[in-house]
Amino acid sequence: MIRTFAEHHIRQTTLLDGPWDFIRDYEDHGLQNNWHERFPHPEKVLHVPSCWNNELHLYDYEGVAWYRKKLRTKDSQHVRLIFHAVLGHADVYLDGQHLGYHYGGYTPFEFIVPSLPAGEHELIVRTDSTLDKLTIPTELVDWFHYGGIIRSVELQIVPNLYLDKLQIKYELDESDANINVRVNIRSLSLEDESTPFTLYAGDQQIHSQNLRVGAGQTLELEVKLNWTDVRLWNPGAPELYLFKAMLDEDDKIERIGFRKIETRQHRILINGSPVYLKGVNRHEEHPEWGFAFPPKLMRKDLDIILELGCNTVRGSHYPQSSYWLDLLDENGIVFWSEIPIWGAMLPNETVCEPLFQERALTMMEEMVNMHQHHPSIVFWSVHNEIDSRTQDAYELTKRMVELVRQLDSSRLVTYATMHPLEDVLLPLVDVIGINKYYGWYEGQVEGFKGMLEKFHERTEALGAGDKPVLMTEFGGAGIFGDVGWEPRLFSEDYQSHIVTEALHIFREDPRIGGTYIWQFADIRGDLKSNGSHFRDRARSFNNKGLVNEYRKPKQAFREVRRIYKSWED
Ligand code: ADA
Repeated sequence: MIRTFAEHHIRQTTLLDGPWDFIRDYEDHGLQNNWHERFPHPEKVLHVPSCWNNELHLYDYEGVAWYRKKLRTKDSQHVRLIFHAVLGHADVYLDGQHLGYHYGGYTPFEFIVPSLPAGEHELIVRTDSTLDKLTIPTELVDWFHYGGIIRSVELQIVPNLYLDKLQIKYELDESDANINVRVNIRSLSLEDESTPFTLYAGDQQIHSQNLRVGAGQTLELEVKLNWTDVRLWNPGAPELYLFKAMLDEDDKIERIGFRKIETRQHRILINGSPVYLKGVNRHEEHPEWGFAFPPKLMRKDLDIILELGCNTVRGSHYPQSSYWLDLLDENGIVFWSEIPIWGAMLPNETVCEPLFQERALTMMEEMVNMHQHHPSIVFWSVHNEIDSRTQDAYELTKRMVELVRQLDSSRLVTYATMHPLEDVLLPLVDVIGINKYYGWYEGQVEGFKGMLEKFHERTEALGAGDKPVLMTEFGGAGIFGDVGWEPRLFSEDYQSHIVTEALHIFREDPRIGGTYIWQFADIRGDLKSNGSHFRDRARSFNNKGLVNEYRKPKQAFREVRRIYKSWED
């Protein structure tokens, strides 16, 4: 399941999920698409979506792998193939023809194949999960990055005239909305064709006209609507609206929520009311599923996060599934969405590399396009913990922030810093996120107080003093089940001590607008036996979860639940 609601009632859509032939290509034979000669027998059959690193004997494999699936189509039909997420590099072939290449990991890409003849077809995907100095994330990263086709592959049959894009933007004045609906209708026909076009809000028809689209052209249409008394999407009290665009033989449904996001006096305001954010960092990862996180478990993550008393989640450190965002929309939870630039060990030279920059900008654009309609998303974050003390970081961040504002001016732009006292990027963004680990990597938990004092002085001096500051990461490791009489390093007791003390310090500081504990659940780490990094990660896991990797609560979970539930929003 890709979404919690149907995106089409008329358009024929099929998921190509299920068994695919799979083979590793240890020697990396490049892009030659001669599967039959090189791999007469597939290594195994793999269920898609999944990560191959969750299979026996593939635990550590990083590199090239090929996937193959046979599919049948009836008649000659226009086919739209959507890959909802493939990790790393992906090359797609249909019947031996290279359809295209995508680099990324957590955002969709698609191909249109006009007039595909009836019969059996062979779909082949070459993926490469290798990380290097210019991939995003780069080769040094504190999570296991996995490989594979991690989200659904969808096959749609589209008619001669089909809805290529339905975008809804609005401006809100109290509960009055000026709505701008943009629609792209694409023709795959060899002749000019006409179609009725109708727009619905829920079941109600709100616009209708006839259109003529030139052969092979894309028609861009704009519909402006003025609505009064819209029901607002609020944290904890969400209201959602379905918009449906219809042509003679096609349709497309999107869902939005109306809310206004602002900042004032160190607070995030939603619809004019300040919200104190109580959150956790969530990796979309599970020991049996890797990043191919199934919807059933997303619902359980949501229940646990609600049980904890959270009103917000940070999607560390990459764009998370649409299904997850749908659940947050439906439950009125605020979300922070970011791309996987994980910078704690990123050399400054990397941020200047044109390929790295191009990938960063493309990922940002793809993330905004993919998730633009989710009312739960309040923050677009451009990176995490890069060396934010340098002019090079400033230049890259400026470009990224400008791009995001150009694509979407309705949300707040931010990033997370690990150098709050020397950071030069603070004036560029709307909200400042601080990652610090007093009580774990540095000093005692009380160290937060002195750091925050200095930080506030610094932001005043930089003219950024009224911006909301969110504590986007803090915490410590606690091995599940390791409890005792005293708080020792790596015990549940000590983890609980750090987190609860830190929460009290932050809540007493009026300039802090919210907290995101590192982290929701334990995650598999990228510990390499031959490397010198992350060697403090017992079990090869990052053990700073409030719940373990199977979502069993630790002591810190129970303590945080008590605190979060006692705090007003
Ligand atoms: C950083 C980083 C996280 C994680 C954390 C830790 O702040 O952003 O991804 O690595 O540290 O556990 O050390």
